[in-house]
Amino acid sequence: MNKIVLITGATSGIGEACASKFAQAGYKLILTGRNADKLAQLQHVFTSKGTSVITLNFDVRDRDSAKAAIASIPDEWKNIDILINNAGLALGLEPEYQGDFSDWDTMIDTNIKGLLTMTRLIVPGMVERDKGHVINIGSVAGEAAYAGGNVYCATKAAVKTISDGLRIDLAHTAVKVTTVKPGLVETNFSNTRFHGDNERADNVYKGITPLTGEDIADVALYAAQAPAHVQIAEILVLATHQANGSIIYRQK
Ligand code: NDP
Ligand code: 8X3
Repeated sequence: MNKIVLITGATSGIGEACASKFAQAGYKLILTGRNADKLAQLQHVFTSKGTSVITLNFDVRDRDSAKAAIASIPDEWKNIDILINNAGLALGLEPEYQGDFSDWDTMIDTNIKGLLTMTRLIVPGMVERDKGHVINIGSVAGEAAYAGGNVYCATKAAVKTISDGLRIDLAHTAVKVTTVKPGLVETNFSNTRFHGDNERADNVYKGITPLTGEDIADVALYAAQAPAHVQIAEILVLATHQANGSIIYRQK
């Protein structure tokens, strides 16, 4: 029987690329996100290629909506094999002492609390079945703070710690936990970070070949397809010419 993967933030970037890779690998898809039109478009595209898809339209920050969405999953889709906690964002690059309160709340509510909500709703079923895999999308930003990264970096450090805690709490089960920590990936990430200033977003990827969503999806699929006795705990994936969150060699 085909395995089922649930992907949060499947409407763009890394999440959308994961949907494609996992579909190609024969998984059934539960695609979640806020953008109903994009979810419908993805459902049409994947279904036309023979992949079974259901979509759940909710904001991971809204716990009641998340609960209702997960409760609405049809019985034959309830045994989720893989949860990819991908929905997330950075907002702003201001020094911490000049940061925007609302941006901070959005990052914390999405990247930390949203991820925790999804974990709390889906992992109990995995424990019951003694089977499953949680793949959390962390970041190189969680390894060490970089200039202006402050709160975003803290949320991604939290993703690492929350994943480590979950792995400890699941050690008596066969449920695996992986943190994938990407470096520079060219997606809609920087457009969101700079509140739609696309020129500033483009500059983030100047002089270096960035990673793509597909590169990260390959890594997630690799972790998902490891043998039963192998748990890929963490993978840090950087662009070539990127040494960490701060040191990036750019060709002129
Ligand atoms: P994108 O902006 O392309 O995609 C982000 C996805 O998250 C979108 O589908 C977006 O949906 C969704 N999302 C954001 N907020 C919410 C919410 N409240 N509820 C539901 N969905 C939400 O960026 P990426 O693909 O790059 O980002 C995916 C993940 O990868 C994030 O967690 C990010 O922190 C992480 N990451 C990204 C890196 C990069 O360089 N790009 C590097 C390291 C980690 P919507 O369109 O509705 O906003
Ligand atoms: C995204 C990567 O380095 O822009 O998490 O923070 S970075």
